[in-house]
Amino acid sequence: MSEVERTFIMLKPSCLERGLVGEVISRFERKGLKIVQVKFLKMTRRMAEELYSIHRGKDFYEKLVRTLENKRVVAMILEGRKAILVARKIIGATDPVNAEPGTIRGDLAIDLTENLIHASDSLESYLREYKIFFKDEELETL
Ligand code: FUP
Repeated sequence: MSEVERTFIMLKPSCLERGLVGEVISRFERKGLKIVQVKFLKMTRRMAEELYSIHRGKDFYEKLVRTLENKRVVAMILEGRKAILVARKIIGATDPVNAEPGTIRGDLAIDLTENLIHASDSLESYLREYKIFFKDEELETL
C-alpha cells in the first residue's frame, strides 16, 4: 500500500501579520512535501467553530475562535510520504514553549493560542477539516 497521503495546513492570522508565510511554506517544501492547493481566505465565525469543534466548551474556546473570526488565513493541502505525521513533526508541540528548536513553533512562536499554524493530527481530522476550506474538485491534480 502506498504511504503517500495528504494533510491539511492552515497558517493562522498571526503568521500572515508577522510576514512568515514564505518562511513557513518553504520549510514544508524543503522537507519534500508537495503543495497540492493553496489559498488565502477570510475565516467566518462558522468556519472557525467547525475547525475547532472538538474544543467547544473548553475555557480557551471563545478566545481561540476570536483569533480566527473575520481574519485572513492561508489554507493549503500538502502531499507526500506520511504527510500527516511529517507535517506535525515539522510544526512542533502545540505550546511553543515546549516545541523543540528546529520546528516551526519552536523557532518562530511563543504564544499558545497564536501558535502560527494548524495541521491535521490524523486521517480522520484531515477528512473533516479539508472540507471546511476546499471543494473536492479543487484538489484534483492535473
Ligand atoms: P494543535 O492540534 O497542535 O493545534 O493543538 P490542539 O488541537 O490541542 O489545540 C488547538 C488550538 O487551541 C491550539 F492552536 C492552541 C489552542 N489552545 C489554547 O489556546 N489553550 C489551551 O489550553 C490549549 C490549546
